[in-house]
Amino acid sequence: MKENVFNKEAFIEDVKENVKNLYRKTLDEASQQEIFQAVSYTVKDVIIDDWLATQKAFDKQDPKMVYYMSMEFLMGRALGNNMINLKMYKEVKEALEEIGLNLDEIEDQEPDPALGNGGLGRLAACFMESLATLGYAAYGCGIRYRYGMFKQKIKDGFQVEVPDNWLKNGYPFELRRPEYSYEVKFGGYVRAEVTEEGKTRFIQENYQSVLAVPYDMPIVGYGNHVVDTLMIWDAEPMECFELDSFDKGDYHKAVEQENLARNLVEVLYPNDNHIAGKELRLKQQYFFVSASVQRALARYKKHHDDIHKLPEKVTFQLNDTHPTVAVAELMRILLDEEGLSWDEAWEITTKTCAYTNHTIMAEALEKWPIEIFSRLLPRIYQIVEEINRRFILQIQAEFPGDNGKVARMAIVYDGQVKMAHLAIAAGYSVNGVAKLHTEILKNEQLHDFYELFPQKFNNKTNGITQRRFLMHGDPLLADWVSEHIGNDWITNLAHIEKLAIYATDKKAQQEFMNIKYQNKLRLAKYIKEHNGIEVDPRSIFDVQVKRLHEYKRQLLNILHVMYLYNELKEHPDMDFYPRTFIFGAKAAAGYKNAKLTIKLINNVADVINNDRSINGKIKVVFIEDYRVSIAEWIFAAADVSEQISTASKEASGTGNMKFMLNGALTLGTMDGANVEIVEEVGKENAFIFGMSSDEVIAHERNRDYDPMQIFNSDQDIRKVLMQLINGFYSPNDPELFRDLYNSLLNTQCTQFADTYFILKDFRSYAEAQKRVMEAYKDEEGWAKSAILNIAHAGKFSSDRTIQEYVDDIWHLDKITVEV
Ligand code: B1H
Repeated sequence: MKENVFNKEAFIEDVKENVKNLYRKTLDEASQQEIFQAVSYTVKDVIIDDWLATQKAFDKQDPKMVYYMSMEFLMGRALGNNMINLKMYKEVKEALEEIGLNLDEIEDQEPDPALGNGGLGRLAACFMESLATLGYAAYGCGIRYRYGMFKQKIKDGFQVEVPDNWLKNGYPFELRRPEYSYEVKFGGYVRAEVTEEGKTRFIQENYQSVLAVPYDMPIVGYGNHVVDTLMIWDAEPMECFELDSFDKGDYHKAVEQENLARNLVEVLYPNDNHIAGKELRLKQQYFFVSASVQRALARYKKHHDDIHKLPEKVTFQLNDTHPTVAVAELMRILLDEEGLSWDEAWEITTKTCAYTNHTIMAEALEKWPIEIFSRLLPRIYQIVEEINRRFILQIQAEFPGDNGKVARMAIVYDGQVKMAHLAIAAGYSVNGVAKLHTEILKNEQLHDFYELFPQKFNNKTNGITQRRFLMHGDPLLADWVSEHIGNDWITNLAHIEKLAIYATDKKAQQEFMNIKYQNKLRLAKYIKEHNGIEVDPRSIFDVQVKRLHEYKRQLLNILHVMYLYNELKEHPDMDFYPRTFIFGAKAAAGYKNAKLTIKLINNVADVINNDRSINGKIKVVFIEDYRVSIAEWIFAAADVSEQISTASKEASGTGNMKFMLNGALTLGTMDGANVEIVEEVGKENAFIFGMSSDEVIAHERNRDYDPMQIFNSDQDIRKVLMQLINGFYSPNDPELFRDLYNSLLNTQCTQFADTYFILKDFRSYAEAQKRVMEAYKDEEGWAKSAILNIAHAGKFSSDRTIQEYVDDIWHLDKITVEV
């Protein structure tokens, strides 16, 4: 395979040419944004050739391909990563420097494409990158939201949501493909018609429709010329306005269709681990699923004529239940358009669709009222009812007389369509995202289904891409790793294991600590510029960055900070190592306690950061607008990785892996993938605390946990909780944090108080935090543990995860691309 030979002069000429053609300017006249655009188009030119070659390879080699269906793709910036994967990053950086341009600044002009909420969307992005790097044929299927995840501003300590107009300047890495547009129909009614051959056909009539127009984005594999495609769908009205050609009724309909198209893809629902249940959301789901299934089938039919063999060439992976209507949409096309019998269609569908579960949180379980579902998708609803009818017969045959099973497992029940049940009944694979999570699914949440279909269940522990989260985010550390063990880790992270021998090497320890220090300086500078807070890069950087959710327990973290501060005030000479507590989190716009927790963190920060009596021993920083781009810098600078969810609640977590790969030590509960992190690195190189998932589940079952007992008996905890309601952190409005106090103690506010066992785990957490401090004082010991964390992060590459999906679920063929 030929390497991309990089020609500096030609590259710069190209950039100049682009600035001229796009803006009629010379380089000196161009703004940074314009230069970013010009550089991006130059990089895109390189990508296009590989993209074309990849499509040719698809056509010739006819590999089986995966369509990864997801409401979310949290891609983050593309320019830097594309250049890394084209193996031209350092060369471009140099070339630009020679003409006085700074690549970091140019990269900083790119908006973060934030078409996702958090872990689930970022996982989809890592998966696409690994698929291309491993040389598999893959399409990501999603929505081109006009507005992605909102931008977060902090005003007076409160979160304010600002629209994310990411397409404002035009996005250079997308390609509109109107030739692959499809119609998607909503509403109306279904008419049955008997054909000449005596078959019944179902026809949807009096519907509204929109035109789905795909935009393709290239997904560049690392150094292999493979470029896969993310297709995200835009909605346009079917007909454009021609006023005089419409009679009154049509005019009205045209306006409706225009509105439908505009609203459909307007905005991403900003809820993580929580279903909004809005009609528009269901419309979004069917819209992108229908268009994607249509495009997949059209592509298949161009190369193959036997639709029965679809499962040999195509698989649909459903990223949680959000795209589950794909099951019924595929059935619809096979029945109504291909004219297959029910049994034939079901045979194909159940060999094509597979489902990943990402959460056990009850509020994230997707259920649609029959009323909405059947009105919006009348034909799809008919099909779901028939799937349900047959599924219930199967349950009754398998468990005769057990009506409880039917009640718990039916797809349509209690006036609702249960999407997970549909996905499991129709999918050939059901997987969880970490070992513990999959066990909980099998033994608790989905136990009935596991009994019926044990062969469908499997685990695929999540992973992350080392190209973005080490090479791009932490170039100093990446180079240092390569100097010691070579480059193999870039495409096979298992090789990073070789670093382990350096864990006890004094020189290596020093070098590592120095790199960490440089990264802390970089972040400290950012914090100074954005928050106006001075933080000491020699202090312990203790970081919790993730979506704000009660189960993730940012509240536990900040309550502990309040406790530490009380301790310091009472015992000014106590043994203490300076600590910077860094938070970053967006709260769903309607999530009251989450937003209040942000306000609490900011108020605590204000009080503590401005108390000169503690000599800056504690600093608290809330990073505004936490997102993929700043995340890369934060992981690189972290000493301590806070992964403190209530055991059993975090399905996997992926931030935990990014911290580990950057040499931070985990302070966490035995939850999600933390369990496997500890398995890899050893308990002695992490700080584990708190209840086990079994204990949590037992308390939930027995309803025997009473936080008031802890409040009554533990003075320190009581003091901290009282500070929530006595105005200590909010003198002008002492009642401000009452709801947080109530969530911990007042049974009238929630089903049971302290749902997430914050008080129960508090002492154990505080004790683990003490161990962190003691460990950090031993610099060599700390460096050793940190290096071992990096060395044992091999398992957590998304390359490994994807290879497991390929081996156990998808059975894809590798392709090779010649240029
Ligand atoms: C995860 C979600 C999620 N699980 C509903 N579930 C959403 C659910 O908009 N919605 O309706 C959005 C997101 N997100 C996360 O997935 C888990 O909490 C993490 O533990 C896991 O690491 C991640 C990837 O598997």
